[in-house]
Amino acid sequence: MGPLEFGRPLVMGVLNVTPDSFADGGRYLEPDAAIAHARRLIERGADIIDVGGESTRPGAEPVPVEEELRRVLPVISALLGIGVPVSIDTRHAPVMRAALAAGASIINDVSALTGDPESLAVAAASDAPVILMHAQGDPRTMQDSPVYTDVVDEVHEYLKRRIQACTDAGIDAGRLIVDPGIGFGKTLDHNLALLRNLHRFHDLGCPVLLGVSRKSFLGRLSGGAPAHGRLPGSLAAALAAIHQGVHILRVHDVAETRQALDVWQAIFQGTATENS
Ligand code: HH2
Repeated sequence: MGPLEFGRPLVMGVLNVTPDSFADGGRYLEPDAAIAHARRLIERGADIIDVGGESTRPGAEPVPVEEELRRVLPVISALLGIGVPVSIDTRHAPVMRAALAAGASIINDVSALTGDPESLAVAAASDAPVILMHAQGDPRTMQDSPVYTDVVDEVHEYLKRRIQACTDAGIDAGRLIVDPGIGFGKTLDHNLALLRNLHRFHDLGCPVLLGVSRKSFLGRLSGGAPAHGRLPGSLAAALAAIHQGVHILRVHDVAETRQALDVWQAIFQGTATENS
């Protein structure tokens, strides 16, 4: 795959092939349902499809690698040639390796290649873009009592160190994408501080990706709205991010996000294309 083009903000559509993801668990566990949803996401404007076979929501139990492979591989194979790049959302090197062989062309790792001792080598042996996300702790316990002295400084410093570890392992910095990891070992205040300071991550020299879609902090800001009722909050947070130069948004609601981005772009970048 060639490098991603960032002429406009990109929308990454979420495809969770899991029974238990917080927003869409169980809906796309069967390969046919997953493939049909991927096609829908592309029709609605997704630039990338992110396929995951393990929920990393707070409290989630790890999934055996064999099961993760059984979930994601048929879907990734079926998406070959679908017209947009497919990323593999995993913390496990064998899943990265097999997914890349099956046609995935981007690695998305919520552990920033720390979850498996082999991951750096798998990424180095490929030419895939790599998304490095910050998380404090493990999904099982990460929301118990996350603590930071200065969350923005610490997440920034962590990502800087992970970029260094990647380049030391032979991964070209031009392939790296960073993500502050909203909701991964963060309180509401930590998430809001990061969202106010996304612009500070640009000095890392990599595109910035953000995942806020339907996350629980939005429920806490909206009187306890359930996951499927958090679209308005998701869009508000997405636009705040785009306004600070974030390059990629990871979302469940692709068409709605695309529309919000098109309006934002028409206002701020004068790139209106009329669809009557
Ligand atoms: N969030 C989730 C999963 N993967 N990857 C990146 N880079 N950034 C994120 O913010 C991110 C991510 C969690 O969302 P979801 O996949 O919808 O839920 P679950 O972990 O329950 O499958």
